[in-house]
Amino acid sequence: MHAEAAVTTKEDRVSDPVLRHDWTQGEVDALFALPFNALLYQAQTVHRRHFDPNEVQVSSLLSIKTGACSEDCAYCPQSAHHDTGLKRESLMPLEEVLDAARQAKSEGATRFCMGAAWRNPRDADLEPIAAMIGGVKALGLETCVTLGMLSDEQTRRLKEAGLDYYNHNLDTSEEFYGEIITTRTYQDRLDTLQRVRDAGMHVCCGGIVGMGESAADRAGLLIGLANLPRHPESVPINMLVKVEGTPLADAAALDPLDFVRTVAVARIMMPASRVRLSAGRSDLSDEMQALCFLAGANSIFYGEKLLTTGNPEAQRDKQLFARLGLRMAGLGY
Ligand code: SAM
Ligand code: DTB
Ligand code: SF4
Repeated sequence: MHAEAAVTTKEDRVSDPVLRHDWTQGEVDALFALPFNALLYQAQTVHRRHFDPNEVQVSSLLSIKTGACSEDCAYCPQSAHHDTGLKRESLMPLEEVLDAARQAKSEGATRFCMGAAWRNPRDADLEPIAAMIGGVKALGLETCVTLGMLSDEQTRRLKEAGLDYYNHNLDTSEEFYGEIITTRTYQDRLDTLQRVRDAGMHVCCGGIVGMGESAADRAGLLIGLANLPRHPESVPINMLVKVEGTPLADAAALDPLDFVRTVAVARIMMPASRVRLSAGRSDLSDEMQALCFLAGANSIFYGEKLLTTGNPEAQRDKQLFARLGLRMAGLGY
């Protein structure tokens, strides 16, 4: 009786787990082209070498400055270039930020991410932001902010304030970038990421799928991330949230299985990073999310709002975790 003998094929051979920074387009295109089961098998195998497969890290988001952004990102409801009817709000007072952080902590979040709709902060914005970072840390949460491009001095100030993570996404491949954003360059993004690294902070950097990009562009995004001098510790994979009034409001729907493939390839290429199932979860069924966790996602944005758009209710995520036997991770340090 050999019924239990493992049946493996050449497609099931798992890539070397060593952290690589020399991925080529051909190699990554080939990962995307694998049969779905072969890809998920590789991703789950790599995942288990680095992480407890039943543990998910949870971060909550808050928009601390909303709307009227001078950049023209085609996906973004907060760009001043698009009429999305979003109410513009100035920098949120410290106490409101801390109330939201307390709430996130009481729901089980371990990291609190504060986002501002800026091309870059003004120097005068750094002190109130530093106070928010200090206050959120004092509650026992990890801190993350996303404020746009940074100068050397601003980066230094964030580090001094005790910031744990800076989020700054590559968003898509270098080739497709100009179709989505014209007011800054891909190189601008790389420059800020380098500053954050040099200052000794953790990097949170990912992108968006479902913007009309090709599979080669999805591969290109992941190559841009994995071939950075160090892999980002946190890799948010967002599925486009289509917002009325943005140029991408009517973008063709992405096959959810291609979203799962993107998560799996990210897991294989950046085996020791947290891959976050980010925007777009409200449009994914529980079963699709389960496939994403099987593909190696091990982090989510948690709480009923992302920055300006909806996210599943915390209670619903708790139920999903219970159905899947997943646990929320504790603090990373
Ligand atoms: N302004 C800063 C910046 O662009 O870096 C920080 C805030 S910005 C809203 C943060 C990220 O949100 C973007 O890089 C993008 O990946 C994501 N994002 C914005 N709108 C989105 C949408 N409609 N769907 C999915 N992700 C979105
Ligand atoms: C990231 O990659 N996704 C988050 C966070 N980093 C800042 C933002 C998603 C925003 C989705 C659209 C909105 O709610 O405005
Ligand atoms: Fe501004 Fe960031 Fe939105 Fe682009 S993604 S328009 S930079 S808030």
